[in-house]
Amino acid sequence: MKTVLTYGTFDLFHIGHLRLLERLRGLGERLVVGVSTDEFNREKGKTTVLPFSDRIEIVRALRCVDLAIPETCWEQKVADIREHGVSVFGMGNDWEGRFDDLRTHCEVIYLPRTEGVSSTHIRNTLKVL
Ligand code: C2G
Repeated sequence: MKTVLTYGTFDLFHIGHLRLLERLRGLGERLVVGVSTDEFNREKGKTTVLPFSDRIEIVRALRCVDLAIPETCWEQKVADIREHGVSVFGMGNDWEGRFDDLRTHCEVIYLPRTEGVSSTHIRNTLKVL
């Protein structure tokens, strides 16, 4: 069974996240998604509106997602690739090149981001309402 793997924060889940996950799911028979914990987001320097428990529950509920796991550090990707028998690792192309070192373990692809939408933009828009 061809398994695809990706990671993300998925705060204020939006159409850009959904389109990426659905495209990645279409590349195989199973999609595993690592959702960044609140602690890891602090390490990434990323603030979020929704707590990890909400963000992973939302991702877990998606029809295109077969398994959602916590992402607790940068270094877990190789172990996850091995544990889940991953054939393809995919991210949006704002990460272009960042994970090419994983090519020794599986195919690595970067898909075009959905322009005009981001969690930051949503958060800033809400602030002015
Ligand atoms: N994305 C997208 N289009 C957008 C916004 C995001 O395709 N308009 C993609 C990103 O490229 C990423 C995924 O959706 O592949 C999740 O985005 P974030 O939640 O912002 O994830 P990030 O904080 O970049 O965390 O180890 C990897 C990191 O955990 C990725």
